[in-house]
Amino acid sequence: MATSKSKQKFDAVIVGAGFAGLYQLYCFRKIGLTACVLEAGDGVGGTWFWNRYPGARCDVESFDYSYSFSKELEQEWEWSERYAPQEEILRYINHVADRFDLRRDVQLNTRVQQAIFNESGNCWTVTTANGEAFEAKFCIMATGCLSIPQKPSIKGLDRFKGELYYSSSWPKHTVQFAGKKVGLIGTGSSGVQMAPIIAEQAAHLTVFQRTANFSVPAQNEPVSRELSREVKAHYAERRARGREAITGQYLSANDVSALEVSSEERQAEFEFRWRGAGGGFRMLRAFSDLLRDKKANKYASEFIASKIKNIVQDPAVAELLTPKPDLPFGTKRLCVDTNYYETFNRPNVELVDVKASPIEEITAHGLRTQNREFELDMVVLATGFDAMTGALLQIDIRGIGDQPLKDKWAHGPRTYLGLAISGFPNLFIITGPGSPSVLSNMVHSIETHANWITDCISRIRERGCARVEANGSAEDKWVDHVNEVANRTLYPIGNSWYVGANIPGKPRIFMPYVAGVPAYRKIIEEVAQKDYDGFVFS
Ligand code: FAD
Ligand code: N01
Repeated sequence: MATSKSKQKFDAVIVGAGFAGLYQLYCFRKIGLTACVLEAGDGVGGTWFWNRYPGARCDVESFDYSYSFSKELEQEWEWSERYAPQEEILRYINHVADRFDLRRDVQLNTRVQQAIFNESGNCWTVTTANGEAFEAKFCIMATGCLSIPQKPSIKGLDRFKGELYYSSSWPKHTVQFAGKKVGLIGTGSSGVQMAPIIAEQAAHLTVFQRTANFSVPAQNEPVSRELSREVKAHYAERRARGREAITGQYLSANDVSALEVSSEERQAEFEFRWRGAGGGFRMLRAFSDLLRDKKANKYASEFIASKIKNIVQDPAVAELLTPKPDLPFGTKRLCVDTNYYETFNRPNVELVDVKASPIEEITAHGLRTQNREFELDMVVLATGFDAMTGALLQIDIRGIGDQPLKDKWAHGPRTYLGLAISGFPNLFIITGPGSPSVLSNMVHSIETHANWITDCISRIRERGCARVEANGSAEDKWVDHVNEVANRTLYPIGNSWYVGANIPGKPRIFMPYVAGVPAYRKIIEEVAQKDYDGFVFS
């Protein structure tokens, strides 16, 4: 692509070259739109480009966590493990970029700083940190829900003389842990995946835990030739089952309430999901009401607490690893691990409670909590992301009347269907707040959104219109509906990134839409069938 400083013109600018941006580009080409993808990183892959930490892998099975748009791609790609490692997912995305000749419209090393809607021209001017400007009728934010690292403001981080790494921007070179004293801060999904691997290699690992979260075994395993053949022979049926499942992946959900069965039956069901093939998120589907009823939820919490107690030899460590009652099971994203709890039985691993004794500062040679000093060669931060809104608000997006998105969202994100924002015409978000997004198999939701956006733009062109914009009252109703559905569940209770609780000062709003993938898809399909009900074409 040209890199001159003059304003480059396209039908559409897509920001981000992860699963979403690349597929959106593919869709636009199909309908004859000219489009360019602007990506901050020096490679494609998004999440899987940045999060290269040891142990990184998906927690949705690879056969589902993959594009469905090409039957040939489905047949030719071989997944090596039930939950593929980061390196393999990144290889897959790069393969897709090459196979569908997408790279020629992707500009790397390009961070978008501003997007301004030009009301008279009905187009967006997108400017980058390199000083380039792009003009396009449509702007698609494929910027990711978990792409802006949360770098905590711990005193002294810049003074540490050892090695310091963030899980969310892990270097490309191999990091050597052997012989080193490593401190790991953060026990969300990233920390939980990393700890067992670091512990195997390092001289000593200290895990600094502020909040214990629930983790369940992935029961990961190699994909046998037979399994691969079997899946590929029936891929269409597998995808169809996934589409009808609440999270966009089939997990044999049990429709029965946890309150309606005997304690033996309950135990057997939980046990089956803990040990059974695939493990992981199947636990969330053990009973129909785990995320709706506090008593049902408590049964799941108690089951996991009993597992921790059985696995972890030191009762005090087991107790510390056990989530407290103010965190209902599953309300913070469930971690899916391989040998996480077992790691704390190793003689070279220590768990430190930094809720009881908070981290005060990183020193030149380690870390100091309120009551102890730790000497460390390496500090690893797995401290999460400014989720769902972070990447959008980092860009200075201005709509009608020069209104900044950050003003419109000052009290939390407001969207219509998680796809569009009133006052911001011709701008679409992929897996935005107010859609199933991070509660679903994201690749499935990405395809759903990119297809819907493509159809909507085709309709605009058929009608010869210059603009499409979400109607303010449709947006208000949608926001109310999203909140109302969330409030029927236990989700808003947990102090999770789903509600922005990990970012100081972020408005507390439960951001994803919890009614599930099939219900959501029905709504957006109906909107389209009713000639884009809730949108104004002009
Ligand atoms: P991303 O992959 O985040 O890509 C967005 C891209 O936009 C990034 O490359 C970023 O650099 C770029 N970008 C952002 N802002 C700008 C800007 N201003 N200018 C230019 N470029 C910009 N989901 C699942 O469903 N299953 C899983 O198993 C799963 N595992 C995960 C594991 C990890 C470690 C993480 C962090 C997330 C995981 N997720 C998972 C969520 C994951 O983010 C999505 O599945 C998916 O990869 C998102 O794709 P995306 O293209 O929407 O966003
Ligand atoms: O981030 P997190 P993550 N001092 O926000 C702690 C996806 N993902 O990168 O809970 C001490 O979950 C913080 O403590 P607390 C997945 O959607 C998927 O792990 O705020 N601790 C918490 O323990 C996931 O949910 C996979 O008290 C501090 C941790 O850091 C999402 O990405 C793998 C601190 C952050 O946990 C984010 O996961 C990885 C401080 N100052 C990621 N600041 C799969 O398995 C923060 N913490 C597929």
